Amino acid sequence: MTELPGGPSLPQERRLVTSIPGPKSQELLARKTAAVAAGVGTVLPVFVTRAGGGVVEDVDGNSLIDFGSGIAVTSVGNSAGAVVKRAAEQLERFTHTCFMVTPYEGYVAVAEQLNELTPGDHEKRSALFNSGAEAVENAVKIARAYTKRQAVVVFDHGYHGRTNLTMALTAKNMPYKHGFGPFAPEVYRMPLAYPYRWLTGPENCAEEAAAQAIDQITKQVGPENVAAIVIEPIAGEGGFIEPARGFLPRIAEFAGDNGIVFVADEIQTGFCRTGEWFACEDEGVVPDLITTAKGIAGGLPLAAVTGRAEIMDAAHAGGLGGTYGGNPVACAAALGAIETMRELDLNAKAKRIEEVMKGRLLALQDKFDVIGDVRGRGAMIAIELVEPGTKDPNPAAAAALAKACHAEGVVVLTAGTYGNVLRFLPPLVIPEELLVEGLDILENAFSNL
Ligand code: PLZ
Repeated sequence: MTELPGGPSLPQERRLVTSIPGPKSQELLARKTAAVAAGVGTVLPVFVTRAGGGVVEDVDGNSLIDFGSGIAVTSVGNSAGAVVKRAAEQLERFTHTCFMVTPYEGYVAVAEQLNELTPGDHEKRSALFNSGAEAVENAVKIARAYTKRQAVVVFDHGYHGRTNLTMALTAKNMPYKHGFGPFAPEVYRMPLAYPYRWLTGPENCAEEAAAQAIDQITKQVGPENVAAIVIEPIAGEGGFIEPARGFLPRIAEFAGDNGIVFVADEIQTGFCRTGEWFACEDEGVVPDLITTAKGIAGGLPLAAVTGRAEIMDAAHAGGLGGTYGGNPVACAAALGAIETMRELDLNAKAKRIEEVMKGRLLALQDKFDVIGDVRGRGAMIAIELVEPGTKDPNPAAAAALAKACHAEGVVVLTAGTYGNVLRFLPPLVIPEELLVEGLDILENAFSNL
């Protein structure tokens, strides 16, 4: 059993003492059904009492291997030492003043860290918010204020949130948008360079997709009407689709040539998740604005927009804000999370996770022809499941594999436009033994499929 540096002293082991979910979780699930709105779903109804390192412990005393990190949030682990220490100190001093009323240093310190860590050495500014969706909404507001244009370009398979504007930006109808319209206007969706599913094959995917997107923007919208192009460097909810190399730089270049604000939505990919501070660094892309959330604060709600000073400063004084944006406890947690990322070199850990996972998953792909594609970077790895011998999406296999992993005490998530992707987002501090054990269980699940 490994004790984690700084983390809670939670045994780092998989331990099943009941079936999953156990009786206490089932009782709580009944209470949830009676008390919580049906629209709020739950992937795996084990009710959590403690979590840390690479495990989640439930009310029945089970300890599950965590391959989800609460959807790419607890990259530094749950209740990471530095996060708890700084947040607890802040809790004792004050919990809220509203930064727009009487400010505090923590907010400024987080903005300074963001300005330093995000790509590009130009002058930057940041603004803090509560959720990823709120950050994306504000990036669009800022881009519109700066360009005095209205249109927003997004991509197939993209996910940007559940608020009205971000539902419009999100590609997938079910479950995110269905029945919830009408959606915000002036949103245009373009093809994404999805190598595995590009009709003419992966070789020319980047060039062809970029040419199509640029042609459509030019013909259907008019570049002079476009305020922002918003794109995830790796499409997260869409199924960990890495756009074919060359696509992102080409789109960024087109944005630059046409006075369009290029916004990288790094809410899922940011903060060491892909083995770099930000995923767009992989191809040397320097976004004008970058949205962050999730991994930034070790589990406390915090989000940000960071970018070129002249763009960020274009919104009039008082034009940006919100009661809780940059809450002092969340800011303290973020400073603790960033400190942990630096101290434990979590980029290196993410790269090691990729090495271990891809090695195993590529070997599984040779054995099981239901695995169509293995992809992703760092600790953001996925497999796309297909009907053997075809590329037809196989969501039933993804669901069955997830169910089998859950029953054996491994928290995995599905994703993908077609629901046929199994994705792995372990905490970057997960002990390697647990990573390997989780993969053993996955392999068994394939054998029993
Ligand atoms: N942009 C790239 O991944 C959140 C969604 C979970 P919020 N992804 C997880 C769900 O089903 O609601 C996300 C993202 C990217 C924006 C968001 C939105 O971030 O903090 O959930 O608002």
